[in-house]
Amino acid sequence: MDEKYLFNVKKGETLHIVDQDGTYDQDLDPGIPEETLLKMYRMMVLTRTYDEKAIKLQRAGRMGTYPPCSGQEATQAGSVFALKKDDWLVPSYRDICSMITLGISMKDLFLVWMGDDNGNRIPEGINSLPINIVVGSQLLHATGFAWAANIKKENIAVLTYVGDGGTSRGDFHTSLNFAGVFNVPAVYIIENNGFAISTRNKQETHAETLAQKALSYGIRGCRVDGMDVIAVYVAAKEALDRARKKEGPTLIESLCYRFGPHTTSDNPDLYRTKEELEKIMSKTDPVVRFKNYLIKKGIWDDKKESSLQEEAGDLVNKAAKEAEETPPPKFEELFENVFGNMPDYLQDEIDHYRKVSGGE
Ligand SMILES: Cc1ncc(C[n+]2csc(CCOP(=O)(O)OP(=O)(O)O)c2C)c(N)n1
Repeated sequence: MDEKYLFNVKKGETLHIVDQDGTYDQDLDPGIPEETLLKMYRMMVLTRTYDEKAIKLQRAGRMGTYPPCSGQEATQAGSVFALKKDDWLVPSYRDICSMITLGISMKDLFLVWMGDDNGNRIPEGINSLPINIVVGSQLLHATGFAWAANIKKENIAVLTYVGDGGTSRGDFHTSLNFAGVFNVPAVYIIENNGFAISTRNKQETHAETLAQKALSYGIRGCRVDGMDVIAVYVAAKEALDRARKKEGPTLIESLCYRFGPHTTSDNPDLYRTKEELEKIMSKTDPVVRFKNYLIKKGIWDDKKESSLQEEAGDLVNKAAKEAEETPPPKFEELFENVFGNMPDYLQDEIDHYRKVSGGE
C-alpha cells in the first residue's frame, strides 16, 4: 500500500481527502481522470433519485418494503469504481448504489422491491450475486467465492459489504477468520451508517472502532470517511489490488450515516431526533460533497447539474414505469430456483394450488 494512505487502525485514524465544501488534500488526491469522476457523480445522483422515487412508490402502495441507501452513495460508488472487469460484487439489500454503478438496471431493482424475483436475475456479463437480505450471510458467500478464486488460480477480487450491526453476527466472525487463515482475495466493507434498525453502534459492540476487528483476524484493517467518495475509492482500490495479488483480505470500516429510515416500514423519529439528522445531512451529504469537489476542480457547474438532475429524473421514472408494466410472475416461479429437484411437499403445494385456483 502506498505509505501515504497507511493509517494506523489501532489509533482509530481515518482516511479523509475531501472536505464538505469540496476543498481537498492535494497530496492525498489520487488524480482520478475527469471522465471517471463525472461517471462516478452521475451514479451517485442516479441512485439518490432512484431512492427518492422508491420511497414515493412504496408510500403510494405501488411497491413493497424498501431499504433506502441515501447517505451511503459514496461508500458504494467509490468502492465499485475500484473494481476491475473480472472482479465480483456480493451485495446486501442496501447496496443499491453499488448495483446501479455496476450496471444492474434500475428497472430490475424496482422489480425486486415490487416482489418480482426476476429482477434478481443478474444479466450475463455483470459480475454480481443477487441481493442478499439475511444479515451478514453475504460475507460467507463472498468468502467462499474468493476462496474458489484461489483454488481456481484466478487473479480476481471479491467485494462485499456488511452493516455495522451485521458485524456482531457469527457469519462475520466465521468469514473474517476464514479469510485470514486461507488468505482469500476478498475486501469487506463495513458500511457503518450508525444504526442497526434502531440500535446504535455503542449497543452493538464495545470495541472502539469496527476497523480494529481486523487486527484480531490478522488481516489489514482501514477506516475511511464514508461521505468522501475519493477516500473510499482510494481505500477500496488499494485493498482490491492487494487482494488480486494474493497479498491478503482487507476489512474497511466506512463511516457514513443512514439518511432515511431503516426501511420504509419503520419510523426513525422514534430513535433519533430530526435535529440530529438535519445536522448531519447539512454537514456531510456525500453527493453534495462530491459536487463541491467537482466544482472546485472546475469541471462542474449549475447548468450541468440541472441537466443531470433532469436526465436522472427521466431515467428513474422510465425504469419505474417499465417495472410497473411488467406482467407479474407466474405462480410456479415462486418455487423455482430454490431446489435443483423439486421436493415432494412443494410439488404437493403447487398441485393443491392449481386445484383450488381452477388451474390458474
Ligand atoms: C439473520 C437476520 N436477522 C435479522 C434480520 C432482520 N434485520 C434486517 S436488517 C437488520 C439490521 C441490520 O443492521 P446493519 O447490519 O447495521 O445494516 P443496515 O440495515 O444498517 O444497512 C435486521 C436485524 C435479518 N434480515 N437477518
